[in-house]
Amino acid sequence: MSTTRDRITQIYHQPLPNLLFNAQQTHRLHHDPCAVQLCTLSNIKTGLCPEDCAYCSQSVHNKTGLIPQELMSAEAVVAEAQAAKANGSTRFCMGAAWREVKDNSQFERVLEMVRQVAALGMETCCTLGMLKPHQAMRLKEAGLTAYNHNLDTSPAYYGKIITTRTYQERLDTIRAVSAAGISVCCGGILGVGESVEDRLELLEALYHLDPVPESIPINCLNHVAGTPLQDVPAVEPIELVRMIATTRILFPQSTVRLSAGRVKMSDELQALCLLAGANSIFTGSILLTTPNPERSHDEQILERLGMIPKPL
Ligand code: SAM
Ligand code: DTB
Ligand code: SF4
Repeated sequence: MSTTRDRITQIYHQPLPNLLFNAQQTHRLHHDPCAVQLCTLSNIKTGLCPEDCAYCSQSVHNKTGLIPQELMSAEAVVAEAQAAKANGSTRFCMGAAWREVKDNSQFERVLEMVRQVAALGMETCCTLGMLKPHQAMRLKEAGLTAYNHNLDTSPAYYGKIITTRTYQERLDTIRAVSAAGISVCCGGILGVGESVEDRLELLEALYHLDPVPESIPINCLNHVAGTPLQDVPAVEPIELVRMIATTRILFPQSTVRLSAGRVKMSDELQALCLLAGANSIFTGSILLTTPNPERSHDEQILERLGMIPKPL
């Protein structure tokens, strides 16, 4: 009898023409192959994060020279969301460099941001670190659509990248998010020194979430000087395409987001990823702290491919 792991391995390693064909067939059953969801990120609280994620510019453990910034005002964040909406984004994601949410006035301010962004008629997402069940419920009441909390890599490799929290703690937050009726955005990061096997074990861990994530961001490392991973080699392009196609086949209904790392990808590689089943990108020249292609460039790629921003 074949295990999930065997199935994932078989999907990933089949000849690329067959893998792409299968991914496209799956994609077309559930999604418009010509539409890409545009999302915008806002870094609502920057830097001084107590976690030690080896890839991150915002960890206090990494000497990256990032200038920290306290939690933004709700007004300033809502203004960014309005601009994002005007530029075609249908999803707005607010990220805070916190280890976990605390029950204080800062959380109240985030809840106010969520209420106001939701009132704009956008999908509203937050990524604030670990959450307790009652905090997830308050975010749901405020109108939150989705919560981003990545498993990042395989259970086995996780400890090489982050030592200040466990895989199980990630799973506990994801459970609290689902239990509150919020949709889960959970994916990973490639190019942090992991093997292809680790990537497939990440997919297996995502597959065992119940429910499976509605949104799966696939990030490629944006190298940050001063982090332990600053010199790790870039992800091999065809391996990225295989990873996206395998994700699409395993999660037919989910939105697969080609997230960080696009700034170093050729237009052709991004096109292949979109053909392999990715159906969302982040737009705007900065993600949270690292560079991203200019919006005008993304518009031009979509135009050349005959693709359109996905309406809500
Ligand atoms: N602090 C939050 C948390 O605990 O989940 C979330 C914010 S963090 C920026 C969200 C995800 O972005 C990480 O899980 C990782 O996959 C990705 N990420 C962070 N830094 C990155 C980098 N330099 N390059 C690519 N992806 C990165
Ligand atoms: C995710 O998986 N990718 C986005 C979103 N979730 C928050 C963030 C990418 C951040 C890249 C690093 C930075 O810009 O600091
Ligand atoms: Fe903190 Fe998130 Fe960066 Fe990790 S990825 S150091 S939790 S901001």
